Amino acid sequence: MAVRLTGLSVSVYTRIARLMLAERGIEYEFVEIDPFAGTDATLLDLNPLHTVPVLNHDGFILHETSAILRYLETAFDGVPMVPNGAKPLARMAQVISIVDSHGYWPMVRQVFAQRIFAPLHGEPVSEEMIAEGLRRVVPVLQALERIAGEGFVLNGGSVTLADLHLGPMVGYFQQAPEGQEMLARHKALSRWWGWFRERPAFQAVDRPVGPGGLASPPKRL
Ligand SMILES: N[C@@H](CCC(=O)N[C@@H](CS)C(=O)NCC(=O)O)C(=O)O
Repeated sequence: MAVRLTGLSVSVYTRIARLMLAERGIEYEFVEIDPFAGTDATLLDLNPLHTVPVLNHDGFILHETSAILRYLETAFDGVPMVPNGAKPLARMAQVISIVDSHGYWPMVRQVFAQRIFAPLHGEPVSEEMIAEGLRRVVPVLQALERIAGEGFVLNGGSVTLADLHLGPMVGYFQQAPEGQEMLARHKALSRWWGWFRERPAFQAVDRPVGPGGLASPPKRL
Protein backbone atom coordinates (compact mmCIF):
# COMPACT_ATOMS: atom_id res chain seq x y z
CA MET A 1 0.00 0.00 0.00
CA ALA A 2 2.08 2.94 -1.25
CA VAL A 3 1.15 6.47 -0.31
CA ARG A 4 2.59 9.48 -2.06
CA LEU A 5 1.81 13.13 -1.41
CA THR A 6 2.67 15.77 -3.96
CA GLY A 7 2.86 19.19 -2.39
CA LEU A 8 4.85 22.25 -1.45
CA SER A 9 6.40 22.20 2.03
CA VAL A 10 5.36 25.71 2.93
CA SER A 11 1.86 25.44 1.44
CA VAL A 12 -0.68 25.56 4.22
CA TYR A 13 -2.97 23.06 2.47
CA THR A 14 -0.05 20.67 2.05
CA ARG A 15 0.60 21.04 5.78
CA ILE A 16 -3.00 20.13 6.55
CA ALA A 17 -2.68 16.92 4.54
CA ARG A 18 0.70 16.09 6.13
CA LEU A 19 -0.82 16.71 9.54
CA MET A 20 -3.50 14.11 8.82
CA LEU A 21 -0.86 11.65 7.59
CA ALA A 22 1.10 12.26 10.80
CA GLU A 23 -2.01 11.86 12.98
CA ARG A 24 -2.68 8.50 11.35
CA GLY A 25 1.00 7.50 11.51
CA ILE A 26 1.04 6.79 7.77
CA GLU A 27 4.39 6.43 6.03
CA TYR A 28 4.50 8.21 2.69
CA GLU A 29 6.73 9.55 0.00
CA PHE A 30 6.69 13.33 -0.35
CA VAL A 31 7.18 14.87 -3.79
CA GLU A 32 7.94 18.60 -3.69
CA ILE A 33 6.35 20.67 -6.47
CA ASP A 34 5.89 24.43 -6.45
CA PRO A 35 2.60 25.22 -8.23
CA PHE A 36 3.45 28.92 -8.21
CA ALA A 37 6.66 28.49 -10.19
CA GLY A 38 4.84 28.04 -13.50
CA THR A 39 2.89 25.20 -15.07
CA ASP A 40 4.21 21.85 -13.93
CA ALA A 41 3.32 18.99 -16.30
CA THR A 42 3.46 16.35 -13.54
CA LEU A 43 1.09 18.32 -11.33
CA LEU A 44 -1.24 19.12 -14.20
CA ASP A 45 -1.45 15.44 -15.01
CA LEU A 46 -2.42 14.67 -11.40
CA ASN A 47 -4.74 17.63 -10.99
CA PRO A 48 -6.15 19.76 -13.84
CA LEU A 49 -6.67 22.54 -11.28
CA HIS A 50 -2.89 22.64 -10.71
CA THR A 51 -3.13 22.95 -6.92
CA VAL A 52 -1.37 21.09 -4.14
CA PRO A 53 -1.65 18.81 -2.27
CA VAL A 54 -2.44 15.71 -4.30
CA LEU A 55 -2.62 12.25 -2.71
CA ASN A 56 -1.80 9.07 -4.59
CA HIS A 57 -2.72 5.89 -2.75
CA ASP A 58 -1.93 2.85 -4.87
CA GLY A 59 -3.02 4.70 -7.99
CA PHE A 60 -6.09 6.33 -6.42
CA ILE A 61 -5.41 10.00 -7.06
CA LEU A 62 -7.17 12.61 -4.98
CA HIS A 63 -6.93 16.38 -4.78
CA GLU A 64 -8.90 18.83 -2.59
CA THR A 65 -7.63 18.81 0.97
CA SER A 66 -10.96 18.22 2.71
CA ALA A 67 -11.51 15.13 0.51
CA ILE A 68 -7.97 13.91 1.25
CA LEU A 69 -8.63 14.19 4.98
CA ARG A 70 -11.97 12.35 4.74
CA TYR A 71 -10.31 9.61 2.69
CA LEU A 72 -7.37 9.09 5.04
CA GLU A 73 -9.67 9.15 8.05
CA THR A 74 -11.73 6.29 6.61
CA ALA A 75 -9.11 4.30 4.71
CA PHE A 76 -6.61 4.02 7.59
CA ASP A 77 -7.08 2.89 11.17
CA GLY A 78 -6.84 5.36 13.99
CA VAL A 79 -8.78 7.53 16.38
CA PRO A 80 -12.09 8.56 14.76
CA MET A 81 -11.87 12.20 13.66
CA VAL A 82 -15.34 12.54 12.21
CA PRO A 83 -17.72 13.03 15.12
CA ASN A 84 -20.99 11.23 15.61
CA GLY A 85 -24.20 13.20 15.77
CA ALA A 86 -25.85 15.68 13.46
CA LYS A 87 -24.71 18.80 15.28
CA PRO A 88 -20.98 18.04 15.73
CA LEU A 89 -20.85 16.76 12.16
CA ALA A 90 -22.47 19.93 10.85
CA ARG A 91 -20.11 22.11 12.90
CA MET A 92 -17.10 20.23 11.55
CA ALA A 93 -18.28 20.80 7.97
CA GLN A 94 -19.03 24.43 8.82
CA VAL A 95 -15.52 25.11 10.16
CA ILE A 96 -13.91 23.55 7.09
CA SER A 97 -16.12 25.61 4.80
CA ILE A 98 -15.43 28.83 6.71
CA VAL A 99 -11.70 28.19 6.57
CA ASP A 100 -11.67 27.39 2.84
CA SER A 101 -14.08 30.09 1.70
CA HIS A 102 -13.26 32.95 4.07
CA GLY A 103 -10.17 32.19 6.18
CA TYR A 104 -7.37 31.10 3.86
CA TRP A 105 -7.02 34.24 1.79
CA PRO A 106 -6.93 36.89 4.55
CA MET A 107 -5.11 34.81 7.17
CA VAL A 108 -2.49 33.22 4.95
CA ARG A 109 -2.25 35.05 1.65
CA GLN A 110 -2.71 38.54 2.98
CA VAL A 111 -1.56 38.78 6.62
CA PHE A 112 1.03 35.99 6.87
CA ALA A 113 2.37 36.22 3.32
CA GLN A 114 2.89 39.96 3.59
CA ARG A 115 4.05 40.33 7.19
CA ILE A 116 6.28 37.22 7.35
CA PHE A 117 6.99 35.95 3.83
CA ALA A 118 7.58 39.13 1.85
CA PRO A 119 10.46 40.39 4.05
CA LEU A 120 12.17 36.99 3.76
CA HIS A 121 12.37 37.61 0.02
CA GLY A 122 13.44 41.19 0.35
CA GLU A 123 10.12 42.16 -1.20
CA PRO A 124 8.23 45.29 -0.16
CA VAL A 125 5.51 44.66 2.38
CA SER A 126 2.04 45.81 1.40
CA GLU A 127 0.55 47.36 4.52
CA GLU A 128 -2.68 47.86 2.56
CA MET A 129 -2.95 44.15 1.94
CA ILE A 130 -2.30 43.39 5.60
CA ALA A 131 -4.91 45.92 6.69
CA GLU A 132 -7.43 44.45 4.26
CA GLY A 133 -6.63 40.93 5.47
CA LEU A 134 -7.09 41.97 9.09
CA ARG A 135 -10.45 43.54 8.23
CA ARG A 136 -11.61 40.44 6.40
CA VAL A 137 -10.52 38.11 9.18
CA VAL A 138 -12.71 39.81 11.83
CA PRO A 139 -15.96 37.95 10.98
CA VAL A 140 -14.01 34.73 10.41
CA LEU A 141 -12.63 34.79 13.96
CA GLN A 142 -16.04 35.81 15.34
CA ALA A 143 -17.68 32.80 13.70
CA LEU A 144 -14.95 30.42 14.84
CA GLU A 145 -15.05 31.84 18.37
CA ARG A 146 -18.76 31.05 18.63
CA ILE A 147 -18.16 27.51 17.45
CA ALA A 148 -15.21 26.94 19.78
CA GLY A 149 -17.19 28.38 22.70
CA GLU A 150 -20.15 26.12 21.99
CA GLY A 151 -17.84 23.10 22.09
CA PHE A 152 -19.15 20.54 19.60
CA VAL A 153 -15.84 20.88 17.75
CA LEU A 154 -12.68 22.95 18.36
CA ASN A 155 -13.19 22.01 21.99
CA GLY A 156 -9.60 21.23 22.96
CA GLY A 157 -10.55 17.69 23.90
CA SER A 158 -11.43 15.43 21.00
CA VAL A 159 -9.72 16.07 17.69
CA THR A 160 -11.78 16.27 14.49
CA LEU A 161 -10.98 17.13 10.89
CA ALA A 162 -12.04 20.70 11.73
CA ASP A 163 -9.03 21.03 14.07
CA LEU A 164 -6.68 19.74 11.39
CA HIS A 165 -8.09 22.05 8.71
CA LEU A 166 -7.88 25.14 10.88
CA GLY A 167 -4.66 24.51 12.84
CA PRO A 168 -2.01 25.18 10.19
CA MET A 169 -3.80 28.37 9.08
CA VAL A 170 -3.92 29.75 12.61
CA GLY A 171 -0.29 28.63 12.98
CA TYR A 172 0.70 30.92 10.11
CA PHE A 173 -1.66 33.76 10.99
CA GLN A 174 -0.45 34.05 14.59
CA GLN A 175 3.18 34.38 13.47
CA ALA A 176 2.27 37.93 12.46
CA PRO A 177 2.17 40.14 15.58
CA GLU A 178 -1.20 41.53 14.46
CA GLY A 179 -2.53 38.01 14.08
CA GLN A 180 -1.32 36.98 17.52
CA GLU A 181 -2.92 40.04 19.07
CA MET A 182 -6.25 39.40 17.30
CA LEU A 183 -6.27 35.75 18.27
CA ALA A 184 -5.63 36.63 21.93
CA ARG A 185 -8.86 38.63 21.95
CA HIS A 186 -10.84 35.45 21.19
CA LYS A 187 -10.79 33.48 24.41
CA ALA A 188 -12.31 30.15 23.34
CA LEU A 189 -10.26 30.08 20.16
CA SER A 190 -7.08 30.95 22.09
CA ARG A 191 -7.74 28.11 24.53
CA TRP A 192 -8.23 25.77 21.57
CA TRP A 193 -5.02 27.00 19.91
CA GLY A 194 -3.03 26.49 23.14
CA TRP A 195 -4.18 22.88 23.14
CA PHE A 196 -3.87 22.22 19.43
CA ARG A 197 -0.36 23.59 18.97
CA GLU A 198 1.01 21.03 21.45
CA ARG A 199 -0.22 18.02 19.46
CA PRO A 200 2.83 15.94 18.50
CA ALA A 201 1.58 15.57 14.91
CA PHE A 202 1.29 19.35 14.54
CA GLN A 203 4.72 19.89 16.06
CA ALA A 204 6.11 17.43 13.51
CA VAL A 205 4.78 19.31 10.46
CA ASP A 206 4.98 22.87 11.79
CA ARG A 207 8.50 23.59 10.59
CA PRO A 208 9.15 27.30 10.94
CA VAL A 209 9.58 29.37 7.82
CA GLY A 210 12.62 31.60 7.61
CA PRO A 211 16.00 31.65 9.34
CA GLY A 212 16.62 28.31 10.98
CA GLY A 213 13.61 26.86 9.20
CA LEU A 214 12.86 26.19 5.56
CA ALA A 215 15.97 27.44 3.80
CA SER A 216 14.73 28.99 0.59
CA PRO A 217 11.03 29.54 0.73
CA PRO A 218 9.26 30.08 -2.58
CA LYS A 219 7.56 33.32 -3.39
CA ARG A 220 4.10 32.23 -2.37
CA LEU A 221 2.33 29.60 -0.35
N1 LIG B 1 -9.13 23.65 -2.99
C1 LIG B 1 -7.76 23.25 -2.84
C2 LIG B 1 -6.92 24.48 -2.52
C3 LIG B 1 -5.45 24.16 -2.38
C4 LIG B 1 -4.61 25.39 -2.63
O1 LIG B 1 -5.09 26.54 -2.76
N2 LIG B 1 -3.32 25.16 -2.70
C5 LIG B 1 -2.42 26.22 -3.04
C6 LIG B 1 -1.16 26.14 -2.20
S1 LIG B 1 -1.51 26.46 -0.50
C7 LIG B 1 -2.03 26.06 -4.49
O2 LIG B 1 -1.68 24.98 -4.92
N3 LIG B 1 -2.11 27.14 -5.25
C8 LIG B 1 -1.69 27.13 -6.60
C9 LIG B 1 -2.51 28.07 -7.43
O3 LIG B 1 -3.51 28.59 -6.93
O4 LIG B 1 -2.15 28.28 -8.59
C10 LIG B 1 -7.63 22.21 -1.73
O5 LIG B 1 -8.50 22.15 -0.87
O6 LIG B 1 -6.68 21.43 -1.75
